[in-house]
Amino acid sequence: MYKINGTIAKKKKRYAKLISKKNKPVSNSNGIYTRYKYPVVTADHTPIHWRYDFDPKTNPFELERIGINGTFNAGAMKWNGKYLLCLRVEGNDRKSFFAIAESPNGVDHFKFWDKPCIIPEIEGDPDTNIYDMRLIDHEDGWIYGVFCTERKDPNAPQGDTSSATANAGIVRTKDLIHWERLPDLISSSGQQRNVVLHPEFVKGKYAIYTRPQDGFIDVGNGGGIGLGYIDDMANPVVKNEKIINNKIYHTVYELKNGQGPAPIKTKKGWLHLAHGVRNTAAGLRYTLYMFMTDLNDISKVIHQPAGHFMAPINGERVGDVSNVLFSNGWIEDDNGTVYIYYASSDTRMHVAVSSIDKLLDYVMHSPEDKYSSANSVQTILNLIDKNSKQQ
Ligand code: M1P
Repeated sequence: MYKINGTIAKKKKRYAKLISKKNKPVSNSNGIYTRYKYPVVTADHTPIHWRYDFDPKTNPFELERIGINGTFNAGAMKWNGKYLLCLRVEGNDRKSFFAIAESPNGVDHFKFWDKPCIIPEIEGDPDTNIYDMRLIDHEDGWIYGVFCTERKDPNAPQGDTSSATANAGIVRTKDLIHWERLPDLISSSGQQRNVVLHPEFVKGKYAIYTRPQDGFIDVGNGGGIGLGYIDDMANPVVKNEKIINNKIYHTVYELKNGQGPAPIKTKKGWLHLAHGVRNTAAGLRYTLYMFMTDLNDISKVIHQPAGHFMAPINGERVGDVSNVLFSNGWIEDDNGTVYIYYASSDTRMHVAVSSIDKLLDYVMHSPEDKYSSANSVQTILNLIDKNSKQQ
């Protein structure tokens, strides 16, 4: 006879404690945003009934049957008064899928819905891996989910078992439960990742942020955040795609960059959160940066502070892909609070809290990059000089 050791009962207890744990703001803030002490969603937050077979006949040792490796890169939206994250959940089998977790307050008590999202596949061309969904509440009345779909590269030479292709998959829903799959993005500029729909029509068309790339990892001659237009989401052909925010030598977005969540509309302009990537001796470093585009011409960047807005710190630096912060979801609340959801090192989700007023002040009044050490010193000297007149 096998001895039942109560592992599952203990797991359930620990899980209940975890999801009811209160989060705390971290006191050491730069004034622009406040980080929170605990990650908001981790692999341990995934429900026990997704991982354990509760039947003693088929699971006499109470073993975990399906392991979850990470929960990260979540789209976000407020829905029926709840703060929702549509997480990239990655199993031990390396496959990612989407699942929604909700919180009553945006900073803690995130609990997964009973089942992961069921994303329909395209007949004859199934996805191998899907990840990084942006949720966009579009003015056409649909909620769109735009995500990366990855498939084995059909042109990979024999024996090459890792070359892949990336494109944007598109789904839409009215209830976040039933998802309608639309055709994948049709763009003439190679592979695509970090594709995000603009929430409003522009001159009657759908506007879409893109990130063309020559290969699966390398953007090559492509790269930069692009903007293009689509007539009909049921036939998503991107037209007039042009780069609006380029990668630039010796910046935090030297190697590549990508739009984060859909931009937030403010009285002064559209606030954008993006990630920038540079190479280091320790590998790629992903940080978050911000910029603002013009209300009347969304292709025009009107403000962009120098450097990163957020970079990995402390435990955030370490994970499956270390030295990475990535964000594809934020929520603007009715009172102007902004919940910025970011993942650290492709492993777990965190929140940082700011406000529209603070983000506008940051984006509009922080110095811009002037592309040399001497110019950076001059920017500091200007501030010292200004401050000396305050005393
Ligand atoms: O591993 C870091 C990130 O790498 C990719 O982002 P990008 O296409 O900008 O390089 C994505 O796979 C993303 O999911 C991942 O977090």
